[in-house]
Amino acid sequence: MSDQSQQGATVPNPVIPGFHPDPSVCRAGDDYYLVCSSFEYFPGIPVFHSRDLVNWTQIGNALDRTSQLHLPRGMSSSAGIYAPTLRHHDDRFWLIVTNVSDSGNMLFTATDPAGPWSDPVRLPGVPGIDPDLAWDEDGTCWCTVAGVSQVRIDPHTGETFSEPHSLWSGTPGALAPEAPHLYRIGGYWYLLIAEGGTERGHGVSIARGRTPSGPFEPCPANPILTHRGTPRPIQNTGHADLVQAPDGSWWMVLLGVRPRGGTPGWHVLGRETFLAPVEWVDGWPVVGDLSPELPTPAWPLHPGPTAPVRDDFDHAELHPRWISLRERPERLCTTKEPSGWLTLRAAGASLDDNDVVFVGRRQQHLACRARTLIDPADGRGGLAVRLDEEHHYEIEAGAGEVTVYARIGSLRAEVASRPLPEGAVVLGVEIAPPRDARTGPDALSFGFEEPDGTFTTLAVLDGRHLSTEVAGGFTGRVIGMYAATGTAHFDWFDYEPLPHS
Ligand code: 6LW
Repeated sequence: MSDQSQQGATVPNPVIPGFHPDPSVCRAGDDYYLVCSSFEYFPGIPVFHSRDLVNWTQIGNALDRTSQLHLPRGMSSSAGIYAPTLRHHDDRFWLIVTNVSDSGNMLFTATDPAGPWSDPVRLPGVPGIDPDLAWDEDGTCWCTVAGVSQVRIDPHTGETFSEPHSLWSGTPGALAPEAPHLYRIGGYWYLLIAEGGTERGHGVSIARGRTPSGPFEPCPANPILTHRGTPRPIQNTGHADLVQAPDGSWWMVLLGVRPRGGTPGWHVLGRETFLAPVEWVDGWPVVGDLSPELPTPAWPLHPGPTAPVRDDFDHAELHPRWISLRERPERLCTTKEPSGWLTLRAAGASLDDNDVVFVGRRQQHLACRARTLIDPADGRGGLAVRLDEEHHYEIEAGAGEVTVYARIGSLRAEVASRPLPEGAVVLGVEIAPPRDARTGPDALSFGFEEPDGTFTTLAVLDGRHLSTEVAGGFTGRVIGMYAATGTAHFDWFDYEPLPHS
């Protein structure tokens, strides 16, 4: 905690908006680090740094080489990288994670969480998903997974020393006990889990025992956090991790969603990272209010999501916010030819294809605008809002026209088309609340800039079809550039949060 003077300040939740689920956090001295799941995107596992748990900066992606991350071309969306755990132990950072599409559980280490991270230590003897790491006083390393079960491992070699041992499966009858994290706090070992499924029933429960392997006694107040069955604007709260600040206070990071619109409520940004204060009462954690305005006793106000961000593509390396599908095809995606432009060479023909060349960033605000200057050169390319292969809207330029397409489930439609102005053109999408709040969560307006600088809207599309409630899966919207045929060059990309009610 840096500045204790700002008593009574509030900060906005989510603290990391947009598709940033399954947060895991650790502290090293005065620095906090946090990682999230990344599924079918490459590079994988965004890494964030903060000094106050509220203001987070992305400092890299842990898995940025193919020797660390293999996402097979045939894999489906929302597979791949699930639920990492990040810990600081023995002057090193440890990251354990599951690649459900390839090698299962893997462990990585780094001296600097910004990278480089090691090549993987594979854990063939560790079953399941959501692996956690904890060390006891004599240095024994315990790996606990969804279910909830545990094995003793050598984190240096990946060797396992026991069969999975069942620990505690949460509230009797509850769906999906998962996301375990084990901590030594005071005289107890605490086993924190998520249960109820990652949808509206999600929640967090805890048990404690005298040893890392139990037996565990459930907290009488379980679930210690859930928003199920409430009208709260943040829903699906669960998959949490705990961290203690240098001043002794405790905090919880967790995932939640912000559904909007009429019944059943659609969330479009995926599962986001939230922060809640924690107090200890009679040896059990009590989670404080998790509101959009998070009351904190100690911190400066969050600067807020107001500034437009321009990527000029003037550096050889892309900013860590940029992600691609399944791999970064260096040959097909470069900022060097010509220098200062992002050049994409088509592989798949459309965003329906697994191997489409797409480079995007997470949509992080309920209302925002994205624009890009494209020179479609000899091909076709455009600006897309993507949830998965079967749910995306895009505006495409090339071959003398500009066209808006929509893909919703098995339906694909050309929505609108116009002759293309000569040469390079600015394509844009504006995402805003719908006129009628009883309808979808938002409306997406696609258009282009005329030669005289005016902006022409070609189509306005209902955002519900790019929501998790419609598409399913574990991800959120990603907005970006793609090539459909030939080569497309992009000079810059602007992302601008907009005010919304
Ligand atoms: C993750 C599980 C979950 O492995 O969703 O919300 C799965 N929790 O713990 C994918 O994110």
